[in-house]
Amino acid sequence: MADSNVHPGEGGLPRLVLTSADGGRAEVYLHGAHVARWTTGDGDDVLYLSPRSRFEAGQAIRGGIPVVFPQFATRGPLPKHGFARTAEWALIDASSDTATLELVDTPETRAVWDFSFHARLRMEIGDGLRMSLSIRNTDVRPFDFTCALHTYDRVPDITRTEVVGLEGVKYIDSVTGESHVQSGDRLDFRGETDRIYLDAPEMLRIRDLDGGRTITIAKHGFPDAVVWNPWAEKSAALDDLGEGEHARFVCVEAGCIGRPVHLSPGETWEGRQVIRVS
Ligand code: TA6
Repeated sequence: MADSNVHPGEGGLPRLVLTSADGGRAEVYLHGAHVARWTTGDGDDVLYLSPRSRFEAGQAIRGGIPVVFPQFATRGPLPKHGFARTAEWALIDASSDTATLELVDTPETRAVWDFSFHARLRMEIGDGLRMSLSIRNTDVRPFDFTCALHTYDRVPDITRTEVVGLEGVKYIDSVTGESHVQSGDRLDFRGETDRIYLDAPEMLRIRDLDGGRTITIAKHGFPDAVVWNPWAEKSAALDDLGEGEHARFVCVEAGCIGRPVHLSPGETWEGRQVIRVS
């Protein structure tokens, strides 16, 4: 029975712990289907999780991998980043190193987005963290949505970090609202960065310039990629983040944002992401 692996985690929220044969470990909250921590077999704590994160109903966990659905950011009439990250998902299947969680429409979701849907998030740890998000239209009408896996990657120092693989890709700068094309293959960080890269390559890398690790993100079915760091002022202003915390992470998010996904009744969309560390 999958539920027997679920125990209270931080804030008493139901949490599932996955373990892999090589000693890896992940903590998954049913609240938001949220991978809050993932540590590799080598002991690398790959995801950033804010020490000030809230773990409570109605609040998104700050860090790990929030699931953004059915609306990315404020690009529509719904609450920011939709409702999936604050909804209670059901665990429908689990083994020691895999889990599948499901969210279906409820009176609460229908009050903000009046469609019937089945969302599933499958995850597996081993030589990497594999995730696949699927959305099925169980309504009698078509619907459109945007989504993302809003991954917070832990870095030793954001000023000594670069994201590689975006050369020549068009992006929307969410800070200024302007569109640009990425020049050069290396994106480094000197201030607030909040960009939606449209039709980004399937493989992106986050490199530690001081010779530490490289995080590789491979995405399939998610055409876009968001790169976000709030920098000092905005980090300090967020009460679940705090002063100086921006230095410890960069978000690289696999997403479907530029062109919303259109699903007819009975259709299913799927996007996958694999994160590895070397
Ligand atoms: O994905 C980037 C972004 O949309 C940023 O604009 C920033 O607001 C971030 O998400 C976090 O949003 P949150 O609602 O979790 O504070």
